[in-house]
Amino acid sequence: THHEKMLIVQRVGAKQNVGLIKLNRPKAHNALCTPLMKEMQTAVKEFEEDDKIGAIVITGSEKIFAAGADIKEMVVKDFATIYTGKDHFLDEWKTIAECKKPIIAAVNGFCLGGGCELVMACDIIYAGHHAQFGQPEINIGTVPGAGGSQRLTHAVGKSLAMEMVLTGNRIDAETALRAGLVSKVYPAKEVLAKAIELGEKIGEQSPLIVQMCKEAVNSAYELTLKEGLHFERRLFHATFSTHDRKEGMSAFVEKRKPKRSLD
Ligand code: CO8
Repeated sequence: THHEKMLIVQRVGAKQNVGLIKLNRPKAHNALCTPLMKEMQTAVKEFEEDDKIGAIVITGSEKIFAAGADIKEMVVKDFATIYTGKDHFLDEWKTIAECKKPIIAAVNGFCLGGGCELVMACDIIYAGHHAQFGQPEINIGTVPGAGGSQRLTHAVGKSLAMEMVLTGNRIDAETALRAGLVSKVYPAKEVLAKAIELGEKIGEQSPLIVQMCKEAVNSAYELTLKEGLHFERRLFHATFSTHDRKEGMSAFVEKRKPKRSLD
């Protein structure tokens, strides 16, 4: 195929240890068509398998993150095809949620539908002042299909999630911050740099322990409190079998910096 590349994929940060994925389909407001999501899947997997990469940052442009799934691609689909999974529609989406390394989303402008669902499958969301989040699927006769009704409700609570999903009303960055959907808000020009800085900071940590932390926090969404506490305790125990735990604690006691390595 001869389609243009829809992503810009780079290594960034002083130590080149952050994988950057930039959505680059400006003519369609970065609509997340299948070729774009296939590129995304490849990029995420490559960074995930690369020992030099400590974290991944996904961003759009300074004007727009993404206007959702590609409506022009979906308009012709029928129930039987997508229900049976014959055309593998949406198969690429799980790569992001299943990635073992932390993924930070840096969001400017519209972040709608599948765009909002994509960033909610990431681990941390930073927003620019003019970011707008929404699940407008109802306006085109459908419902969120990539986690919007579930992850949004977990993040912002039932009342705001219902309001957004039932009306398509968007929320701005400040509201998203107050509701807990994003963790920081910055001027549009700074949000990507801040996200990369955060990625670099995570990249300084033990990759093994980072993966355990991510797994532990994510289990809070899947398990009962009792099971979650049990799982966390077991992970804690497991760190005692690692070099990085021993080195981390020894370095503290000896008042020096830890030398980290993969176990
Ligand atoms: N899909 C395809 N093309 C799009 C999309 C989209 N989601 N959004 C915008 N475009 C295209 C427009 O068709 C237009 O193309 P053209 O120039 O060829 O006519 C171009 O991008 C510019 O768009 P507008 O002229 O509309 O730009 P405006 O600045 O006037 O408006 C908006 C910007 C408000 C973002 C507007 O474009 C809009 O409302 N877009 C649709 C938003 C939407 O409904 N998103 C939800 C989509 S459904 C979804 O995401 C379900 C997810 C299901 C699971 C995931 C599946 C993969």
